[in-house]
Amino acid sequence: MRTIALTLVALLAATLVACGGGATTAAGPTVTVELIDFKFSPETVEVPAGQKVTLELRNKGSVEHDFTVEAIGLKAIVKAGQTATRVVGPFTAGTTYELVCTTAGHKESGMVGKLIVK
Ligand SMILES: [Cu+2]
Repeated sequence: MRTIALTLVALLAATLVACGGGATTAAGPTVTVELIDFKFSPETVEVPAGQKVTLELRNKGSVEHDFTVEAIGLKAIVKAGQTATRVVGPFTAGTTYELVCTTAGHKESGMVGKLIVK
């Protein structure tokens, strides 16, 4: 019985990691991005290379947004008025990733950006 419970916990943990794309315990420098209706501010998010980075994602809009970088498996959903944190990296200098909000219609409204590793 105990084995089954532990297996379930492990499966749940794996699922959470797969969905969240990044841990939530802060590490490294913090980079703050605001999610508003309907864009990221700044639209070009710069992160340092070679170390973990904590993304602090503040939804200042009136609807739910997400901060999605498909290339690194990151999708952080942030409800209106809330803040989410995700630890990402380390990244390689000179890399540029596409950033997008996958909520229906938001990308088309201009909610796109770039994540640039300096
Ligand atoms: Cu959005």
